[in-house]
Amino acid sequence: MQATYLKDYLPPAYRVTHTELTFDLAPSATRVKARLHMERHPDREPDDKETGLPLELAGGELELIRIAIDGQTLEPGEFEVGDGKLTVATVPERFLLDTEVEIDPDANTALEGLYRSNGMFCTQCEPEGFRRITYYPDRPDVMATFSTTVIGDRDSLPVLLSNGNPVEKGELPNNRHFVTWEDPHPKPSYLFALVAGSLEKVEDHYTTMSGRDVLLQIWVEPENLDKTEHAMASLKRSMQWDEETYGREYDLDRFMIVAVNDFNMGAMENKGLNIFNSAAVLTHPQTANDATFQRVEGIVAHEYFHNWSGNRVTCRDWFQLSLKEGFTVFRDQTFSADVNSAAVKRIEDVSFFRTAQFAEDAGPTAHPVRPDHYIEISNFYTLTIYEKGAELVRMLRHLLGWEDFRRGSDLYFERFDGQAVTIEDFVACMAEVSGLDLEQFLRWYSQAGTPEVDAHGEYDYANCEYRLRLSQRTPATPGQTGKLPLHIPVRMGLVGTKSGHDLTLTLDGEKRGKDAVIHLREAEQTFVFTDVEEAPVPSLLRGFSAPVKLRYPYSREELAFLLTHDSDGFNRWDAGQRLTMLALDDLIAAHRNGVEKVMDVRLVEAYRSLLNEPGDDKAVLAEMLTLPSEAYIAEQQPMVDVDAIHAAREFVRQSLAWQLRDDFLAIYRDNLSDEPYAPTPEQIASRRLKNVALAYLMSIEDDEAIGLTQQQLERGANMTDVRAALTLLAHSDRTDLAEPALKAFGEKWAHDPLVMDQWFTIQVTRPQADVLDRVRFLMGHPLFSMKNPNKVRALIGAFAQNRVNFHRLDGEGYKLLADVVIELNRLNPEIAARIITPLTRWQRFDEQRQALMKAELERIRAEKLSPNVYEMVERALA
Ligand code: DPP
Ligand code: ZN
Repeated sequence: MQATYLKDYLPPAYRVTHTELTFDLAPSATRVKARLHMERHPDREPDDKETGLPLELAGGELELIRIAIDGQTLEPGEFEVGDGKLTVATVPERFLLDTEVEIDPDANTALEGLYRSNGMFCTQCEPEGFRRITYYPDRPDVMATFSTTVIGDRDSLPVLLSNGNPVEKGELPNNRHFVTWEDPHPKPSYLFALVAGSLEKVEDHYTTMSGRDVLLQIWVEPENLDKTEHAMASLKRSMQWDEETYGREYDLDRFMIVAVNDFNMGAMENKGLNIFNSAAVLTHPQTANDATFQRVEGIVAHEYFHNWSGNRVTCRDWFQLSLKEGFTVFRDQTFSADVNSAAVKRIEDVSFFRTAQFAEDAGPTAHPVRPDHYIEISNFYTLTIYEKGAELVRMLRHLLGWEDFRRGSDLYFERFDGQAVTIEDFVACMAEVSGLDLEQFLRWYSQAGTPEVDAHGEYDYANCEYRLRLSQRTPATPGQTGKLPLHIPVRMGLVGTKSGHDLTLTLDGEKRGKDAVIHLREAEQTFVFTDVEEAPVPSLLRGFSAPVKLRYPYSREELAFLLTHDSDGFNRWDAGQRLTMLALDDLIAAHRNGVEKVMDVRLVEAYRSLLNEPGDDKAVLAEMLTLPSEAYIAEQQPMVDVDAIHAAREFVRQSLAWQLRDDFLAIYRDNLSDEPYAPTPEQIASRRLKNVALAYLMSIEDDEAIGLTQQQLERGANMTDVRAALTLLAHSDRTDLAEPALKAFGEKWAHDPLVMDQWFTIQVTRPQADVLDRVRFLMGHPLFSMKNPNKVRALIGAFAQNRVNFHRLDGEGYKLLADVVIELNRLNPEIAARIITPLTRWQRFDEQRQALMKAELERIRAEKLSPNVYEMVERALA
């Protein structure tokens, strides 16, 4: 299978100035007529003046009915179809191309292009789905205005939607009707959308900063009408935030969101018609927990923000994907931080990043934020492109300061409005407004792997100097060996050990305040701070100012000191994580060596002081009390020992629970509330804290803890509390309690697919050894379907995160996943290539598990593979 290379980029031979589409919808035989107004690209000269440049259009799974140029039907022989494209050898400089194709939405299980979900027609065109709708130059640097007519059955498809504004509608013979939509903003094909079905809407309005009225609609299936309130409120908040923060205003008369049950991704930013996975938009206090409410808010914002960072200014080619995704993730992260607890948002984002993106960057599928080649671009919707890309934008924001960063963003939107551009274009705007040299910074985009920064500090009492030596090194990644030093902004402070306060930082004779950013650019660099009055403990990489692994030989006493004295909330949390990790390391070693585990009293005391002086930020406290996940712990180990990690973490959990039982109980009781549910930061923090405390108490499984958990479940106040309690029961050894609770919940919610997803997940994340049989059993459940990505993720994806059970020594967990990959490879290659990820990480395990995992990868390799799965397997086994 062929790779595409960034270095081969050429502008398209022909561009489209206007696209007219007519869809005659039928479940298995939809007709699509396209009229493309085309012209040769001014930058593309034909090699041969006689024959000109051939016209090549992408297309797959299409049955061509007719093709004409300037009204003249082409005969077989005048064009060629094959290998995913249609070629016409000779065309005029400027022409009208008419095509008619037939497609089969019902046979489309890949969920790319036009397909049906619960009887509803919908589309997903990013990145290359539009070519499954019609023949087209399906690449982001071809931007056209669109006019789309949708024809459908009046009874079964009363609602017909596309991008832009509706301009005409009417009745047709045979009980059919049509609506024509016009989108005046030039857009690439990946932003095209169509929805048709029996849907109902919730409406609202927003007045933009220049006083224009925008109609807001959320379209759902009738039973979900009561689950749209939070998404609508989030949308309005996002619109206002983007005006206030970036000066960006919405640009059409209406903005629509549609909820779809079968969807590969979270959501899609199609111009004026965002399509959402129902899991990323629907909420109700009784069916969605706090985390889902927050996730919905973030995704609604993300898709809305794309209207500027993505749609008005888009990507020249898919190598630039992070141009829109990194920037937009950064925007949605900042939005969520502004409307919720900023410290907790950062803690959550960073703990996820250091677990999952670090693992990606250290594995066989590691790639730069701007990759230089791919086989299947769908495989590159990754944590590196999205989350690491966002960290790079955040670093730019730190390097420039907010005001210059905002000026750079204004310049970018103004200069490139209506264009398809590159990451260099974006960074160049930032350099231009600030005068900063960002040449070295650009290496972050082309160099894969997580830089490791080693820090050593020395206090010179005689001269009152503190010398900080920093060195950096980026390990080799597949295809990239010699790595160059990066420009790393390290935000830091020096905390005085006597005073407990941040000391003034004086560097090269210049006073830099108590919190400063130092720039590490060399492989090794020493920073000498003068006039340091007392011996300090360094607080480094505050707020996680760069996506690196920072090592500093902190003692446990120093960490305990930072845990209470660091002025940076994020680093206080991080000191707690490091302290816990040191204790866990000892316990993991003890487990492996078969010696008795002894709990580190310093950790118990640190937790005790957290519980006794809780401060006023409950949200941060809840994070501080949360142990690092098994996946995060695994990331820190040279070789992953799943059982030792599980045992060590359980030991810490139970030891803390035994020794601090009354404190946890008090926290639990203090946070009980009868207030009606609201997804406010205060309520969310309080519920989180309460449920963290309950989880500690339940780790001992005594009668009181069980009683409280059962009461919480029975009270049924909201899904946050219900799900927390049900999970604790289902994950306990008390099968006699777990089974009836799961059964009752399953019966109560059988009608609600999103709640049943949670029910599947709770069961397959149990630590008990019977889980594999349960997964198999649940795969036969009438509500499970391999064709629904949410179900696959809830059952199979969640099971693969159940570390002790997925990594069973008999290899049955791996085998089950491989079987699923093989089946999905046929049905939905995009999901198959995502779900396979845990198998590709075999290098991190012991020899026995490595062999088992590789054997399953080999078994998959022997199949006839989609490009998606092929690329993943080849990289994993390379
Ligand atoms: N472009 C989409 C998004 O990230 C793809 N899921 O919002
Ligand atoms: Zn996005």
